[in-house]
Amino acid sequence: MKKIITYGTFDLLHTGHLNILKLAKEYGDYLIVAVSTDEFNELKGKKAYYTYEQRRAILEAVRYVDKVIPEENWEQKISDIISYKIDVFVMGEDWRGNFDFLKQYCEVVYLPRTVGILTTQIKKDLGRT
Ligand code: C2G
Repeated sequence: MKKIITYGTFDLLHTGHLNILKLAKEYGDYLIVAVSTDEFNELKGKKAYYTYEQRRAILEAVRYVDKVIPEENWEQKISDIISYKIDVFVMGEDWRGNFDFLKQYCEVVYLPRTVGILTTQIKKDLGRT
């Protein structure tokens, strides 16, 4: 079984998120999504509208997703890849180069982002910052 992992906040789940999850799944058979906890989001300087539990529940309902785990820090990726026996690490193009150090553990793939949709823009459009 070929296993893929990806990481993110995935707040206000939108078609940009769905597209990357769909594309990521095409690299194997089993997709794990590590979703940022509320505490880690603070470290990332992000304030999600939905709590970690809500974002986790929504992701677990997405047909491409096989397992959701918490992303609690920047350092957990290597141990995640080893403990879950990951074959492919996938991130959006905006992260290109940031995770090349993982190439010694698994394949690293950066996928094109979906243009024109962004959680921060959705919040602005709805009058929430
Ligand atoms: N994404 C996308 N297209 C968009 C918006 C997001 O392809 N229009 C992708 C991002 O490139 C990322 C994933 O969806 O791969 C999740 O995006 P975010 O929730 O913004 O995640 P981010 O804050 O980038 O957190 O350790 C990695 C971090 O947790 C990534």
